[in-house]
Parts: sequence; C-alpha cells; structure tokens
Amino acid sequence: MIGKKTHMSRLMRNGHMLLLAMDQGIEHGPRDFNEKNINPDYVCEIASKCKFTGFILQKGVALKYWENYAGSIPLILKVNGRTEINPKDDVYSSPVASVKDAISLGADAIGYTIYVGSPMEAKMFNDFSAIEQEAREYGIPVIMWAYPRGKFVKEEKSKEMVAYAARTALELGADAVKVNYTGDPESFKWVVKSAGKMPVLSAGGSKASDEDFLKKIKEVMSAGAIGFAVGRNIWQNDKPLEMAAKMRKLVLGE
Ligand code: FBP
Repeated sequence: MIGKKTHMSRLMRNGHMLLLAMDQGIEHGPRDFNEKNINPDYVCEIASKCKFTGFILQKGVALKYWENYAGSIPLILKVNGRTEINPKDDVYSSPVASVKDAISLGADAIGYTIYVGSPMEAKMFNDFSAIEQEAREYGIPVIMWAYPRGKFVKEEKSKEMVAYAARTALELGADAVKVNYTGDPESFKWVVKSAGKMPVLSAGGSKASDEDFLKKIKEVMSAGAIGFAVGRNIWQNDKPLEMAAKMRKLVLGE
C-alpha cells in the first residue's frame, strides 16, 4: 500500500521547522560533551523549554529520560545510527529501532541517515525503504539525514554533492531532508531547488561563535530552507535558551 499522507504539520509552525538534535552521543561519542551536557537531562530540559518544533533522540535516551518531558515538544525518533570509530570509506549506519518503537514512544516523526555515495549505499537504501514504507502505512513522516560520505566522496559539503544527496532523499520518498550547509546561500539555493517540493533543513554543524552561527542561519533561510535541525550550537552554548530564542526569531519568525 502506498499513498498515505504523512503529518508534517505537527513539526511545523509558521510554515517552518526548527528541531533540536541530541543523537551526537552515538555519532560522535562523549567528545561532544562537557560536564554539564553529558547528562541527557540537561539537554532534555533545554528541549522542553526552547519552544522548538521537535526534539531528536535515539531510542535508549528516549526510553530512560523522555518520560519526564513528554508532551513539552514533539519527539522525532532516530532509528538508525553508528559510531565514528569505524573506518569512513565504507561507512554504514545500521537500523537500531523500529517504526513501532517510535509509535510506542509517542514520536511524531522518524529520523534516518543515509550516506549517499557510500559503498554501502545499496544496503542503506534497502533498509531505508523498508522503514519508509512502514512509516507511511502509519502516516508517520520520515526525515532523512542525507550525507554524502565514503571513499568515493571527495567533498562532502560541495554544492554538487549536497544537491545530489537532497535529490536522492526526494527520490527515495523522504518527507523532509536534513543536509549540511554548503557554505554560501547561492549554492544552497541549488540544493533547495534539487529537493523539489520536499522541505530542506540544514544541520547546525560544529559549534561556531554566536555571530557566525547567526549569519549562517540567515543565509540558510534566505536560500529557501524550511529550517534547521541543530544540536551543538544550542546545547554547547553557555546560554542555550538565549541562542534558541534568537534562532526562533530567524527561523520561525516568532
Ligand atoms: P549538529 O547541529 O550538532 O551538527 O547536529 C546535526 C547532526 O546531523 C546530528 O543529528 C548528528 O549527530 C550529527 O550532526 C552528525 O554529524 P556528522 O556529520 O559528523 O556525522
């Protein structure tokens, strides 16, 4: 069966989307954290107060921590993942949770990484399409993290590669795509165009100065993106809720 409309509107306000991500614990490991934000409660507390339109977690953290914050912000369950310890040339992200896990945790959407161009691409496409088909049967949107990566990819953030990744997400049936910023609004416009009707989110990237990060937000939005899925630039910031408010203004216009 195909064709059930998914419900992206739950993750949007004023036509835009602003998601807080905390799946870096598996993707990068504790190197991303300090004494404060290593505690998942610290980031969950920020999520519950930042007035973003969604919060991204892996299953384990959601199971152990989310109960106390449920209802404060829509949850997006990331259902695949990897560590960065394995070699990057044949990079693969394994399914680690199911659509049913997402439903039983009360999630409003699913997040899934594809490494476009990896030697493991065929397997990842296969894994993804099984999840995407099941999610569609339940009307749950799937947001794809589409990252060009692996031994055949020379420049992960080039205009051509990021646009190819965004287009791949459209072709595979993602409801929205999250990509890395290409570094300038002109090239990012091409990424947004390549994605057609499918909304494009930018990743936040590694922690930048407030000034540089605000500039990046303005550029991304001027290129026609629907918003951001951001992690480190919020919960590594000394004043996370102040930065969240600045982001809300620029992305959601509120
Ligand atoms: P950041 O805003 O912290 O960059 O988070 C975005 C994100 O996509 C996370 O969801 C994910 O854990 C991480 O970046 C993946 O980063 P990498 O590109 O290093 O694999």
